[in-house]
Amino acid sequence: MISKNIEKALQQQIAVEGYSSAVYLSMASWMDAEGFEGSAAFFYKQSDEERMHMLKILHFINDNDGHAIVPAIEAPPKSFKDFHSCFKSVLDQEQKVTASIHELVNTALKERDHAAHNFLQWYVSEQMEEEKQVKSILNKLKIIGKDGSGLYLLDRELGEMAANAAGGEDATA
Ligand code: OFO
Repeated sequence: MISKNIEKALQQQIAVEGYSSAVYLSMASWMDAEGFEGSAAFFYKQSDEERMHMLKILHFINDNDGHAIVPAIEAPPKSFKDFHSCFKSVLDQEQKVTASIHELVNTALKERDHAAHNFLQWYVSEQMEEEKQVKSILNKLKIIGKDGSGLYLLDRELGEMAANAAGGEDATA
């Protein structure tokens, strides 16, 4: 059983994860339209992952005698200035999500809700991983600058990352 305060806070996080999923889906579509096939695959995968994060919270609420409500999701940006600025927005988005996960952990501690606190630790680790990943991509972009062939290679690498992640998931399915 979770407290009403935790349920309310988790409910808000459902919308945050849903928005992340929508933003990455929009980035995937934009990359696709721009011809960056590898990056499009990367973002389609990220969008699926964010949907999974949203669902995990929804199930946690329902499994603990709450009732998760599917929220309205704000429309994401339709297009992005360029490849670089798209990835800069990813870091901004992830840092916002990290801040809201940390707020949730604080609420769980205040409410002395150990089950919710334990559940949220997965999200704390996931955010560290995601921030690390996007910072590494941004570092590569700094080296690449405006070089087209560098961008081509990075796009290919991002496509391979998405394919490997999908392969890993199949193996455990
Ligand atoms: Fe939901 O993992 Fe980042 O945003």
